[in-house]
Amino acid sequence: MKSEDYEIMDEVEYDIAWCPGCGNYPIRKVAQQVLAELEIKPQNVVFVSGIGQAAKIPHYLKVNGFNGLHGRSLPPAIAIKSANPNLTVIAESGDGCMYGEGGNHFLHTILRNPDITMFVHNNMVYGLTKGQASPTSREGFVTSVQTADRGGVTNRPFNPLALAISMGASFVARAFIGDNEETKEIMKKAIRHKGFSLVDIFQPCVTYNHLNTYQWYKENTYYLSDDHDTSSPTDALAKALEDEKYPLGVFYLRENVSTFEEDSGIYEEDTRPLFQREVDKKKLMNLIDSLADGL
Ligand SMILES: Cc1ncc(C[n+]2csc(CCOP(=O)(O)OP(=O)(O)O)c2C)c(N)n1
Ligand code: SF4
Ligand SMILES: [Mg+2]
Repeated sequence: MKSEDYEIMDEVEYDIAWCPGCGNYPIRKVAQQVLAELEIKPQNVVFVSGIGQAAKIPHYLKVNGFNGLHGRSLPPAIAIKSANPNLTVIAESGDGCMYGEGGNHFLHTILRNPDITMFVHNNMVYGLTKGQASPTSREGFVTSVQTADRGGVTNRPFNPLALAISMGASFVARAFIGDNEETKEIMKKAIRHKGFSLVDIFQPCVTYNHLNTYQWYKENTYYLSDDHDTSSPTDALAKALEDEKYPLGVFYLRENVSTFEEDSGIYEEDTRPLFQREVDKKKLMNLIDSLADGL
């Protein structure tokens, strides 16, 4: 497979609606390379997103896509994987969408451990709605809402990695899209991992975030060393809590953890994907009636 196999822009009548220089472009490019190198055919991958600049990505790739409600990419991603486990399912959206409006889904997806991947374009701002603070905005970040006279953002930023590690997520990583090669390797590991994988990707928003620029990310990140112990939750958490400089790489990894699809028992007796099975309408009606009785 090659990157061009996932290129759709020469076949559609719309343009990419991202600003020139936006970090979303290299994320799109690297995602195409990752799929090509992992030999995942376009028809076997689904990108599921919510709303935002990052969430436009299913429109810009030649893959299956589902673009749903703001903050709601994870539930349909889990449903798609459950109905057809042969698909590679990638939930991909922005920091606001995944950690703000979608925060509750994030928590429960970690606990369920479905075999899906979550790529978060973390630009530390609400890009689409013109630059308000997001859950990951840094203290002091000034916006049209979090104004300079009140000191900009006053609360501490949400730490997705620390949260995911403390809740036992099975794969937790951070990348910076200023480094395409390393980001590609991290994304590949995440997709190969069996279970829920989080990759928080530092992505500059060149229009609305003049604090966390390409230069800022370069100066404020470093890679975890080769001897970082990814099996140790305490080591991983200590690294995730660092905020002098932000570590990049795979922080935490738990292998051989059962997945949501396995735990649900859907495939214990019948290995056919759910979408190929007949719906037992009588059973369904009984279920609906029993639920209605409980209301
Ligand atoms: C329930 C709901 N709340 C708010 C909005 C308005 N809204 C749309 S996109 C967005 C923020 C997007 O920010 P982020 O997820 O970080 O994506 P980015 O544009 O930065 O890539 C907001 C607040 C909405 N569409 N739906
Ligand atoms: S507003 Fe920011 S995140 Fe949105 S396209 Fe422009 S640079 Fe990218
Ligand atoms: Mg954002």
